[in-house]
Amino acid sequence: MNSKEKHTQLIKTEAKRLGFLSCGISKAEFLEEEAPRLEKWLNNHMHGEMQYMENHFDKRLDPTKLVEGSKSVISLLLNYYPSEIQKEPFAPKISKYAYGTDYHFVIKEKLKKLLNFINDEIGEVLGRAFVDSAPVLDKAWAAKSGLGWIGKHSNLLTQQVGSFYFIAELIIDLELVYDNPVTDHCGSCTACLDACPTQAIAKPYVVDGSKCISYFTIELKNEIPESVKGHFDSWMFGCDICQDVCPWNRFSKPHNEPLFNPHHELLSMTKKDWEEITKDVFNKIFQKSAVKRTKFSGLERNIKFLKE
Ligand code: B12
Ligand code: SF4
Ligand code: SF4
Repeated sequence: MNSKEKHTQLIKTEAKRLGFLSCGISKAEFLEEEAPRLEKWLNNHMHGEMQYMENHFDKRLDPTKLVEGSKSVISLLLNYYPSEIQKEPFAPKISKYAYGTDYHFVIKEKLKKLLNFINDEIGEVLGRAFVDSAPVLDKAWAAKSGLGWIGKHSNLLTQQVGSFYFIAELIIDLELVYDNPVTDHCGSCTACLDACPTQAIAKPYVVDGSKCISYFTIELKNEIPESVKGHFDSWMFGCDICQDVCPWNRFSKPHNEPLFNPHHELLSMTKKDWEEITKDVFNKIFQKSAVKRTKFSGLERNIKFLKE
C-alpha cells in the first residue's frame, strides 16, 4: 500500500468512527458538467429571493478558487432519519432534518475532529471544513465521490439508505485516492415528481427552488404568495414529501446521533398547541434547532398561512 492509499484509508476509517455514514473523495477541480446547469438555474430565476445563490459563481464551481492550493474534496454524509416522527395526524409538520440540534453545529464539531486527526496522524495540511456554509455544490461533490446519485428530486440518494442525510466536506491540500460515481437507479420512477404539491420539480433532476415549500417556509422573508395557498399539505417548516415517497427511502435507518433527537414535547404537540405557540415555548422546543432560521415570527407566519 503506498502512502496515498494509506492516508485515504486512515481518513475513511476515522470518518466512520466519528459517526459519518460514508466518506468519498474527489480531486479538487472545476465542475465542468455543473457549470452550465447552475448558470441556467440562476438565469431562470429558480433561486427566487435566495440572493446568496447568485454570489461567488466561480468559487462555487471550483474549490481551488475557494481554498487555495486544495487538492482533494472529502465528502461526508451524516444520517438524520429519526426513529419516531410527529404523532398528531393533524399537527403542522416539520421536516425531519430540523427535529434536533441544528446540523451546522453538530457537523462542524465532527469536521473539526476529522481535520485535527489528519493533522495529527498524517501531517500538517491546509484545509477548510464546510457544511452548507459556503459556496460549495454539496450534492455534486458527493455524487462525484460515489456516495450516491442525484435523484429526479435533485437530492443525493443511495440504494442502501435512501436520502435522509446531510452532506458536508473537508477541502484540503493533500492528494488522496479518488472515488468514482455510482449509477443512477431512478429508472422509470416518477413518484417524487407526481407527489410534489407545488410542481416544484420542473423536470426530472431540476428543482425550481422558488416553488418549493421548503423555500416558502424557510427562505422567503416576505409574505407567502396566495397562489400556493392550500398546497402545503400541512408543512410548516421544510417539506419531506418528495423524499417520503421515494421507494429507496424504505431502506432509511434511524440515526444514532443523540443531538438530533427532538425536544420531548415536539412530537406530541397537537394542531391547537402549534396554533397557540408562544415565543417562550418556541424558544424551549427549538433551543438550538435549525428552525430558529425562520425565527418565531416566521414560524407563526407559516402556521397562520396553513390555517387560513
Ligand atoms: C439552495 C438550497 C435549497 C433550495 C433550492 C433547492 C435545490 N434543489 O437547489 C431550497 C430552499 C428549495 C432547498 C430545499 C431543500 N433542501 Co436544500 N440546499 C440548498 C443548498 C444551499 C444549495 C443547493 C444548490 O446549489 N442549488 C443550485 C442548483 C443549481 O443545484 P441543484 O438543484 O443541486 O441542481 C443540480 C441538478 O439540477 C443537476 N442537474 C441539472 N440538470 C441535470 C440533468 C441530469 C441528467 C442530472 C443527472 C443532473 C442535472 O445539476 C445541478 C447542479 O449540480 C444546499 C447546500 C449546498 N451548499 O449545496 C442545500 C441542500 C441541497 N439541501 C438539502 C436538503 C436536506 C433540503 C430539503 C430536503 C430540506 C427540506 N426537507 O425541506 C429540501 C429538498 C428540496 C429539493 N427537492 O431539492 C441537503 C440535501 C441532502 C441530500 N441528501 O441531497 C443540502 C445538500 C444541504 C446539506 N448540506 O445537507 N434547498
Ligand atoms: S420538498 Fe416538497 S415542495 Fe419541495 S420539491 Fe420536494 S415535494 Fe416539492
Ligand atoms: S422518487 Fe423515484 S424518481 Fe424520485 S428520486 Fe426516488 S427513485 Fe428517483
